[in-house]
Amino acid sequence: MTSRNVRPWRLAGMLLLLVATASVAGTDTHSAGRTEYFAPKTEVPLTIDGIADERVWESAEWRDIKHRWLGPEYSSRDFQGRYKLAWSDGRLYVLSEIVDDVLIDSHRDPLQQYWDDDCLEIFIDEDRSGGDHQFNHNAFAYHMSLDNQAIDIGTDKRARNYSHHVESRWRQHDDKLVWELAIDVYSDDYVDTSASNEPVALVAGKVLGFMIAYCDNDGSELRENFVGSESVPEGPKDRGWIDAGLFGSLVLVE
Ligand SMILES: [Ca+2]
Ligand SMILES: [Ca+2]
Ligand SMILES: [Ca+2]
Ligand SMILES: [Ca+2]
Repeated sequence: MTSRNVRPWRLAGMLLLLVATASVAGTDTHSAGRTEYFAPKTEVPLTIDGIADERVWESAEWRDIKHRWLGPEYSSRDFQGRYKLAWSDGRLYVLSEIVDDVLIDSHRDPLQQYWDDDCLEIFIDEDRSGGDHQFNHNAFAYHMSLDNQAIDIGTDKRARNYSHHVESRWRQHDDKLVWELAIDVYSDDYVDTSASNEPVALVAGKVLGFMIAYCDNDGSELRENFVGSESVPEGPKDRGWIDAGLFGSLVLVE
């Protein structure tokens, strides 16, 4: 087709399409190469006990926690991790299997240097907007300590305890920890000082931003490794606590 044959209204339509495509590309704040996870639904609530004997865990897919964000090379005895996801109308469920040769919680105060103890870090961006979430609730980064507390930074820029958002239990099975969690998902209008925040309802087709990581310390002053489920193609690799653009896509399916 030559340009002479293109009618003006078609040209206008093509231009509009170009503009729309450019603006969609321009507003995607996510890094390239994000993963996509299709989480199955459970009609029965799960028992959060570190035992993965519920039926939905059979149908959910394992994904590895394998991208080394901080620290030197490590052996498979030092750390190995993988995870599965599922959901119900009310909550998001996470199952994680962790190999870690030394379990350590040297800061008894949950609000002090919580990222330098062994901890499972769960990143959730309710509307998969991407973008900055350091001192706001555009996304949450729950640092799950070995005593099952969930810590993140509040809008006052201070560490805060969000354990009331997350039910968490882990248990040792041979050489592995099986860590099971149920999470209430909150949107970006969450107010730290309010007692009336309501979690969002989860429905099939909803897409969230999600990522998981493990901070491994085996006796050092600072964590030795930080290993996550998403690649970090450019920039500081440990910036998931600031940048929700690193999170993968979590799609809720029936
Ligand atoms: Ca269970
Ligand atoms: Ca270790
Ligand atoms: Ca968001
Ligand atoms: Ca450790």
